[in-house]
Amino acid sequence: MSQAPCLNIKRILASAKDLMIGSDVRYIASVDSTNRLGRDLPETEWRNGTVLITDYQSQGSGRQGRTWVAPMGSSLLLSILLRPVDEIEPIHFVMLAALGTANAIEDATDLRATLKWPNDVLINGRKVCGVLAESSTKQGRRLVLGIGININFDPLEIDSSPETVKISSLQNPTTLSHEVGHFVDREELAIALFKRLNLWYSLLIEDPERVFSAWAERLDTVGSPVEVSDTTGKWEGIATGVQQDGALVVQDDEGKTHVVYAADVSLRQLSGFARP
Ligand code: BT5
Repeated sequence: MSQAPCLNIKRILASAKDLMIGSDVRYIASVDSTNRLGRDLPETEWRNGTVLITDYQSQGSGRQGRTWVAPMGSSLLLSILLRPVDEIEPIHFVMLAALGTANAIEDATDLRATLKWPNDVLINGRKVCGVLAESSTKQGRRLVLGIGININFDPLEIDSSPETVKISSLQNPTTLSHEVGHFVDREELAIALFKRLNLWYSLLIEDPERVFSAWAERLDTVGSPVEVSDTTGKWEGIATGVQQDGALVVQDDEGKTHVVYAADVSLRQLSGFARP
């Protein structure tokens, strides 16, 4: 795929100027990680709703020390700086980001997005977006909400960039252009994303339970046979529900119920999913 142009931030700002999330967008052409940048931002520069966005990350982060990889200029890679109020848990922001991304994908394309516990957005069962919320109280309450959305690259194509080599070895990544069969306008998706995130943010402040219910309803994971990978190892069961605090409830093959907070969960019917 030929080199994509860099993000047109002016175009995004023109449509997002009145939004809490989206009116202050700071573009960095290349950075190690937008979440790291957000975490280290001095207090004087921290504003609720600021978005740090880039065209390239050399060390994009995932959960538990994992990495997020994306070819230059191919994706939306951003972190939103937030000051959460006491009664809202970081997991609620993960729900907000996943819901906003799923809505934005559906606004900008004909695709149907689903959610996978705890932090993924899927298209046709494959991961198109990951969310990473990192909170701290060191310099006042801060939450950095990172979102990575795969847009214009072929997840199976390997070119000269090391990112394409890594992505092609992953289990089930996908991109919006791969799913729709044509180039997808990144700015249009960013504008849709900011609009949707603001709606969910207002709802979250008013009534976190409604955000939880919307998230729980969209989860592919609930009702599915799953393989759980946690500190005890790998085991199988059926995901029977989610709790308000974001935990996944899984009944193992012996009928015992587990409440899972930190783990990787894969949907068992998708294992062995063949690539075209
Ligand atoms: C995530 O972690 O999915 C959270 C990813 C958050 C990335 C954004 S980008 C902007 C912001 N700044 C950052 O530094 N990070 C955030 P996790 O659930 O741990 O998944 C990570 C795993 O997803 C990796 O170990 C790979 O297996 C897989 N992965 C990496 N890159 C991928 C991609 N582009 N598409 C699909 N899967 C990917």
